[in-house]
Amino acid sequence: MFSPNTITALRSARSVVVLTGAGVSAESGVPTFRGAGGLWRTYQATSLATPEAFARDPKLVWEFYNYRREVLAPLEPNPGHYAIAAMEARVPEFTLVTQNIDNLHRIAGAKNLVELHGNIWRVRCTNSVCEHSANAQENRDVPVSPLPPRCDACDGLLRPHIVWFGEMLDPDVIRSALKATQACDFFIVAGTSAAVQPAAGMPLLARQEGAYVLEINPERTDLSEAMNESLQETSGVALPHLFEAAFGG
Ligand code: BJW
Repeated sequence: MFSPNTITALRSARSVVVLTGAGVSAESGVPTFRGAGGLWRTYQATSLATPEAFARDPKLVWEFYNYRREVLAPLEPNPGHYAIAAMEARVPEFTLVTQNIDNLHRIAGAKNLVELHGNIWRVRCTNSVCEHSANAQENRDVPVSPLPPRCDACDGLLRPHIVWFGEMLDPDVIRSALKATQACDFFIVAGTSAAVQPAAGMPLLARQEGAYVLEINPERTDLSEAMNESLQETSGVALPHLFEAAFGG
């Protein structure tokens, strides 16, 4: 399935970074953003994931996130998530950078995990002077109610702890993702359309810095041409195969 060069490079890598997107959770039943699964009611999922949508209609945006919570709550990691967690245990330095907010990597056992776009099971206060604005809190309610939810401390509006379009990523989070990307010698990008910055730039940065870069995606993307290897396969099939070929036995 993979070229011998890929297996050799992974086996000898000291430092590995894996960047994942929605496609890695597709085989668990999580809809992707772009393509057939990207609609909720009549809205494009990406059009509700904006600060403008929340300012206009916080209840509607929360209804969207309640729907997402209902979909995600019963779902479990798939063999792709588990293969990544298994790889972490076999590589001296390993960083998993995910754009996913679904928590499935953590459930699968990921330890050194960078969540670029936040986590759906956390909320924070929109009142910038409130103690709960900087410190997101866990909230596992399904559904969150009443809507829109209010902060216990200051009665401000609560929002999902998620990075929406046009919002800055947490500087510490992006710093650790970029540091790992620049330092790694093997980089895997799996299940992302690579349409959203800054995540989309990371595989190219890794390549520029001399890492071997492997893409796993059933479709070709704008990145495919620039990869050392681009495998058109689902991550639930390809990642366990990759683990077995490099570390199995
Ligand atoms: C499978 C599979 C299987 C299917 N196995 N694979 C530079 C240039 C131009 C614009 C910008 C720029 N820098 C920043 C921007 C603006 C913007 C941006 O990138 N826009 C682009 C659309 C051009 N970026 C931002 O706003 C970011 N903020 C930022 O950079 O701040 C500074 C700044 C702001 C403004 C201007 C300049 C600088 C924040 C981005 C936040 C993204 N948030 C979202 C929503 C999260 C909320 C939620 O979930 O509710 O995050 S958007 C959405 O897209 C979500 C995802 O994490 C993200 C990426 O999507 P992903 O994961 O790639 O999913 P899909 O659906 O696109 O692709 C799935 C893939 O899986 C497909 O390829 C399938 O083929 C594949 N697949 N089955 C493997 N079984």
